[in-house]
Formats: sequence, C-alpha cells, structure tokens
Amino acid sequence: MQGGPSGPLCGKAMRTAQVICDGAIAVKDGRLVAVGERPDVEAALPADVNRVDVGGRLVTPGLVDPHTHVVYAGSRASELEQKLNGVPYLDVLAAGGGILSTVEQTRASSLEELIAAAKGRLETMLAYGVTCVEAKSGYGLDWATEERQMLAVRELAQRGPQRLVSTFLGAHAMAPEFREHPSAFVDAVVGMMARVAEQGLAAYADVFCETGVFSVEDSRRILQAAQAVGLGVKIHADEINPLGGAALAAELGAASADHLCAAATGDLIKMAEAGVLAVLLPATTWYLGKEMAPARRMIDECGLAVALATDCNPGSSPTENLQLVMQFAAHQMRMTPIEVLAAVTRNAAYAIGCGAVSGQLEVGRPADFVIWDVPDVSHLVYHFGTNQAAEVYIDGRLVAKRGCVL
Ligand code: IZC
Ligand code: ZN
Repeated sequence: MQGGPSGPLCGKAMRTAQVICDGAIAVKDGRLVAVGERPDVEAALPADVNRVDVGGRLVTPGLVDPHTHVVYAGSRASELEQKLNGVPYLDVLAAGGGILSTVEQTRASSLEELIAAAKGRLETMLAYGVTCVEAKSGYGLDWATEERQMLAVRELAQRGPQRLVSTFLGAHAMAPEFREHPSAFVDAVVGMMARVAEQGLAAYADVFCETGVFSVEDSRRILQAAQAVGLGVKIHADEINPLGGAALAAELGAASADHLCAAATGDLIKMAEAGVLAVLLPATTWYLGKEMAPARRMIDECGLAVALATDCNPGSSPTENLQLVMQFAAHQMRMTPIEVLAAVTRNAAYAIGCGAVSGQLEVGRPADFVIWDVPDVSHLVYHFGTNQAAEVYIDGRLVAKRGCVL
C-alpha cells in the first residue's frame, strides 16, 4: 500500500489505498528510497544492490496501534467470573473494582516492574506486526504513579525498537481518595497538566467520558486545560452510554474520539466536519458483549476517517493482537479488507500524530514494514486468530520473525 496526498483517508476514500500487485521497495540506511512497480524500482537501482525475493507475498507498512493501556501491573482475571455472570463493566468499577483494582496493583509497582510488564506486551505486539504504539497512563490517579507510568513509556521508547506515543489519562476513573469530593479530583487532574507538558511526559491528554466516571462538563474542563498547555486531546467517547463525548471531541478539535459504539449520528457528522478521527475498538466491544460501533455508517454516511486499535488493557480487552481486531472489524463491523488495512496503518498513524512518519510506504520515510505469510490484503482478515506476520522491520532492520522478537 502506497501513500498519496497527506492526511488520513476519510469516508469512501478509505477504499482508495493503493495496492501494487507486482511491487517492490528499496531500503537504504533504514529509509525507503524507492516504492512502486517492481520493474520501475529495479530500473532505478544499481545492478549490484542486494535483492530479496519475498515470493509474491504481501508487504504492508508496519501496523500502528493507536489506543492502548499497555503499562499496567497485575491482572483482573479474578473479575472474570463476575463478567461471565453478566455483571456490567461499569457496575464492577462502581463497586471499587475494575480500573480501581488495576490502580491498586499499579500503585504498588516500581518503575522497573512496570517497564518489564509493558515490554513483554509490546514484544507480543511487535511479533504481530505492530511497529508504532500509543500508550496511556491512567492507573495511578495520583501524580507519583501517573508520572511513573509515563516515565515507563519514555524509557521503553528510548530502548525501542517500536515508536511509542505517550498519552496522559489522569482522568481514567475517580481516585478513591476523592470519592466524596469528585470536583476536587477534576481540579487535581487539571493541576497535573502543566507538569505533564513541562516534563514532556505526553503528547496527548485523554478522559474516560462515561456515566459514573467523568461527565461532558468535567471532560471539557480537563481537556481545555490540556490544550492550554499545548497537549493534543483524545476522548473515550460514547462507549456505553451516549453522553455526548463525540460532540465534545468535535467542539475541541480533538485528534480522535475513541469507542463511539453509542454515539449519535449527528455527533459523528460533527466529528467528520471537525476532522476528528474515529478510533474503533471492536475487541473491547466483543469482550464486553456489546453492540459494535456503526463503522459502515461512519464511513459511508458520515465521511469519517476510521482507525482501529486493540485497547490492550487488563479489564475490557486483555489482548495485544491487532490482527484479531482487524478480523473483528471485517466480520463484525463489515469493513472491507482495504478499509481495515487503512485503519491500522495510515489512519491509525494520523490518530496519534505520527502520520508523517508511520503508516505508509513512501520514499523518505523510515523503512517500517511487514512481510506477511499471505498473498493479498483480503487474506489478512479471511484467515483469523493466528499470527500471519512473517517478518517485521523497523528502520530497515529485521526485529521479529515468525512470532519471535529478535
Ligand atoms: O482498565 O478497564 N475502558 N478504560 C475505559 C478501560 C476500559 C481500561 C480498563
Ligand atoms: Zn481505552
């Protein structure tokens, strides 16, 4: 798949991503120096260049996962039985479990422990073809732990090989200490924004705007404070109840609104008009047993640029597998294979401010790409549940092969 004019692909344009049947790419010093039809690329190269024949297999940009909570400690497996018995996600949270259970375990973890736990998950993602990942904080709900989570992301970004984007999600749930004084917690999160920006700990701020968590009014205050110090903003919007998070994302000019299963169509249109990306998380929706986000309406009627993400987290989406998310998007939301590919490459990169670096095979960009064990794009979602990434490259270097990180 090749790039065109810059920006995400919106609405029906998501189907225009270019597929070259007999293509080739050339890499020099970690960058793409030629991309196109094989005869053209070959003609442009010196005769003595090292050539690799991948046997007609599919090559795509490295996948981008634009919504994860990958830095956390512990597990919520002890809540599985409750979930299987039909206890709703928000009821578990309201009773002091859910996110708050992970907060307790994360507060008790050192920086080194958080780095080790997240590194394992990032390596799984890498083995599945993901070369660029967004990672949220939000399991501290106090400055010391939120900072520790973001420092873990910084350290992991420095170690590489993946490109990481950090998001501050101090407003992920009401901190237990502030249960009786919710507005004081909103003040506290607002007060953290300047430190996040000054220390360069995150590129974005995010809010879980949901019934019993943060209202639209609280979310607006928090995100405006983020914008005032120069952070980009994102919203967990209209996932379970239609509160109006999507409309708020449009009002603020957010980079993305994420989830959107219950969003009103009028609000989705406002998002499209404001250039806000829709990040859909169908593995979460499946895990919670909810109605899928209306991806077809978003693309065909609203003209939205749709991206897809794992939402990797210990409660509502305990998986690192973006390929499975792609398969849910096709089979549960009726996205076409080429739309799905655009949603985990070009559009996903634009959702996290990496559109100029990741998500497209274009001359001059870092050579982040995947060689797949399949002959064409449709096979990425036709066959499901296994890892079909054969070789994963970042900066032209082989970093994972057949499920093993090198
Ligand atoms: O830990 O439950 N939805 N936040 C909002 C999450 C899911 C992550 C979690
Ligand atoms: Zn999330």
